[in-house]
Amino acid sequence: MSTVQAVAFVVNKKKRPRVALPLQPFTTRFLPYPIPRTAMNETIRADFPILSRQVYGRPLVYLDNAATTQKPRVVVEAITDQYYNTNANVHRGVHFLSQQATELHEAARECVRSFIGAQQASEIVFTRGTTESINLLAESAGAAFMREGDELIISQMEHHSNIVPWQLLRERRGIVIKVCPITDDGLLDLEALSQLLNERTRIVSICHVSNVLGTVNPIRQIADMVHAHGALLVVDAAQSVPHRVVNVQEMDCDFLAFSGHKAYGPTGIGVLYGRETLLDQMPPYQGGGEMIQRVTFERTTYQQPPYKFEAGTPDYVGSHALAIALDYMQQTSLEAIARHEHDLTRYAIERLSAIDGLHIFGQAAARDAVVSFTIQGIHPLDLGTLLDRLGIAIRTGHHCAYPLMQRYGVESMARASFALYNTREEIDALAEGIQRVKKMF
Ligand code: C6P
Repeated sequence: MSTVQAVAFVVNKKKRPRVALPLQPFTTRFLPYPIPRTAMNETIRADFPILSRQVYGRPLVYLDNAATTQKPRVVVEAITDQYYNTNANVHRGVHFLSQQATELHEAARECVRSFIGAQQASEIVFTRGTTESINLLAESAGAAFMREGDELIISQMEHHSNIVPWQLLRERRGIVIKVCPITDDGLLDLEALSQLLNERTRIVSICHVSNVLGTVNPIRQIADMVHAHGALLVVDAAQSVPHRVVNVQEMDCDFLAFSGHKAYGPTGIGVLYGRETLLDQMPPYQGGGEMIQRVTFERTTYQQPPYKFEAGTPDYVGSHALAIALDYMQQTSLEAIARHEHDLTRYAIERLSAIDGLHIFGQAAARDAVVSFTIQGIHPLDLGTLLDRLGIAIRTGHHCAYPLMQRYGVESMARASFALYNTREEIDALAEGIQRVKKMF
């Protein structure tokens, strides 16, 4: 049992046995009590109370997981528990509660470090989510590593969060943004990427998994190409961390961003990983409390990373709940989650592609739990609205990826996206629901 577990026991679980602390260095074993799991099974759905609710008198079929996942009971309870028992501002108090809240917050950082295989906990910056992580980078890495005329490469399959912050940097600094095209099948065109890379390239920022196509980009291969040109690689891992093992050292990326709420954690908390040597060179993103060493009216000196980038009171309840969520995933087994979701994705593609007039976007062999499609003669918005009446939640629209919509010549798409608790029966419900909607048209 880790110190964090021990803290959780002692502080929060009066009913549970008290244990002495500290016992050993922080580990990812973070839950106040173990949840035995061997494989994906029915009991998993019972961990998610919302899944048993009804929508318009029908059982909820929640297939909008790429937008946000539902939360297991342990995560919701961890939030309540902390407000009931361990609430105090972190890093600021000598008093008991503040010390314990700080310990949980820093243990959460260690949990994230271990989850993504970073070398040091100081390489983990807590943010509000992927969007803020990339904005932080554009502001701070932009200031440290980019000058007018320097080049940055993104791809045609990026989410707006990995486009607009760099455009804002372009307005501030006069950098040049180049866009790597994708193939019709939805693969990153690596040949084109190698041609775009040159001695002016400073940063390449690419998603690990596309939120529209499900394509899994070969990050290690891209890292080798990018580093051969002396540039830095940023990975938007919003859609990969919830679904597969992500190891920043194996990927050899320089920065990586993800959001807690897509990985069974709460909203409002996210992560920016950065190599220590790079974070050291970067200026603060925001100014305020806790990011400083000393302040006078003449001059302010800053803390070391990660605190330099965490101005103000952090979301310490969110960080703790995120750690619980990540631990939940680990205890379930990331490999089992990936296997289960790949099975669902294959099955969904099989069922949906049998529907007349339905076109699926993205044919990558390596793809994750997202299937986007259009149906001839039915607007995605109408489809989504009618499916909703059947209790089936999918996403429709541009998926915050306007340039990708343009690439495929559509205004919007429908998208079903899966999580560890989804079932083949839910995909059957989706396919049957689509057939019903088709009959109405
Ligand atoms: N995509 C979707 O339905 P935030 O909002 O900061 O948690 O995540 C932004 C983000 C960044 N990159 C990728 C690849 C994403 O998919 C997202 C969020 C959601 O596809 C909401 S638009």
